[in-house]
Amino acid sequence: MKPRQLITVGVVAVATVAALNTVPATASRPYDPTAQSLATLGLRHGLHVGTAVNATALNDANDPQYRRLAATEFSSVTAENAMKWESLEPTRGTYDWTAADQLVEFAKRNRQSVRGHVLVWHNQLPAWLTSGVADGSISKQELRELLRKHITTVVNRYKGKIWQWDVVNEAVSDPWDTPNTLHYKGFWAENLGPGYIADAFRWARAADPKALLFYNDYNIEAFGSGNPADDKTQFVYDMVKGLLAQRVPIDGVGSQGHLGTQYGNFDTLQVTAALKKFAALGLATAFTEVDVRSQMTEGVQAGDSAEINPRLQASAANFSVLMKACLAVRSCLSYTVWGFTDRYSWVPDWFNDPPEGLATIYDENYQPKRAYQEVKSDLIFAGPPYVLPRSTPRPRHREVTAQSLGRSGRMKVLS
Ligand code: 9MR
Repeated sequence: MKPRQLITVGVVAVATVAALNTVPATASRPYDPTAQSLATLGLRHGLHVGTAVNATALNDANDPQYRRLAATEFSSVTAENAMKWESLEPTRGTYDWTAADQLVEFAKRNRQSVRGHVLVWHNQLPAWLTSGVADGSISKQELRELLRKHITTVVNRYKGKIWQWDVVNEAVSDPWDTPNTLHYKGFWAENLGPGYIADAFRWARAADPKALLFYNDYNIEAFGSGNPADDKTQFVYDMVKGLLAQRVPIDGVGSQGHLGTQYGNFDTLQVTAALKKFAALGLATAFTEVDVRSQMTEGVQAGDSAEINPRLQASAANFSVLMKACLAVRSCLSYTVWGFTDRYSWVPDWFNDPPEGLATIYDENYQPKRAYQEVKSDLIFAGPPYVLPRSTPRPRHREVTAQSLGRSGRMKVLS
C-alpha cells in the first residue's frame, strides 16, 4: 500500500471507530455491547434512536444529567414543544427562535439528527390565530396564506438541518369522537377542508428539497378491521396512498407509539405487518413518540413492588415490540422516545383520572428501567434478516471406546 493509501485507510478506520463511539476490543478488554449507548447500538443497524427534548430541562443548570443523557444515549432529537407554532410565533409577526435554535445547535454539537416537529397541527396554535379565525378577523383565504407563510418560514430557517419533518400531525379523528366514523378532524380541516394536507407537503418541499416529509399520528401501530370507517391505520393508509397518487411529496409515515400497559396493545408481528404495508407504498416509516404509560394505583404510588413490577415489565415488553418491529423492517428509519425520563414526562400532566405515569425508559432519578434494558437487548441481539444455522457441538466423551482407538492403537480424542 502506498503511504497515501495507508493514511486514508487509517483515517477511515479512526473515523469509523469514533463514529461508533467504541474502543476496539482486545483480548484483555473484550467488546461489551451492554456498555454501549442506544445511539451506538442503533447505528449498527443504520437505525437512529432518538428522544424528544424538553427545552426547560435542557437549560436547567442544576440538572446536568439530563443534558448528558440527551447528548450521549441518542442519535436523534425532537423538540417536544419548541418548534410548535405557539412557541415560535406567540405574537403575530414576531418569531422567537431561541429554544428551537438551541436544540438544533445542541444536535449539531453532539452529531445528532433532528426530527422537526411540527408544522401543521390543530393543537398548540397561537391564540392570535385561533381567536382571529373565531371572531372572523382572519378570513379562510388569509388563514391558508398564513399557513403557507408559516411552513415556508420555519422550513427555510432550518433548511439542511432537519432530517425528517412532521409536516402534518394527527389529522384524523378517533373512534371515540363524534361522529364516530373516522374523518378529517380539527382546526385545519374545519377551516380549510382536507386539501390543506396536500398543500402543506407541497409548501414544505418547496422550502427544503432534501428533508424527509412525514405524516405523523397515534393509534396507527397496527391494522384493525381494515374498514377505514373504524380502522385508523387503514384510514391513514388510504390517505397517504391517495396523496402519492396525486404526486404529493410525502416521504414517510410516523407512528407515534403512545401505548399503555392497561390496553395490552400489539404483538411484534402485527406491528411489523403494518410497517411493511406502508413500506410497500415506497414510504419510510418511523416510531416518533414512543412511551408506554401505566395506571398509578394507590399501590403503585405507595411503592408496592407487587403492583409496580408487572407494570414495568409490561411497559418494557411494549417498548420492545415496537423496537423489534422497527428492526425487522428496513424502511423504519428511527425510533424516538417521547422523553426519556419520568422526571419530565407529559403523561402525569395529561392523564390524571385515573392518574397515569411510569411511561419512559429511565425513572425520575435517571436509573434505566426494564424498558431501557429490553430495548437495548433488542438492538444487541437483532441479527441479519435470515436464520443463522445453529452450531451443535459433538457430544463430549472422556472414556476410551473401541471406536476411539485408531489403527495405531493410539487414542483419538473425541472431546
Ligand atoms: O409532550 C407534549 C406536551 O408537553 C404538551 O403539553 C402537549 C400539548 O398538546 O403536547 C405533547 O406532545 C404531543 C405531540 O406534540 C404530538 N403527539 C402527542 C404528544 C403528546 O400529547
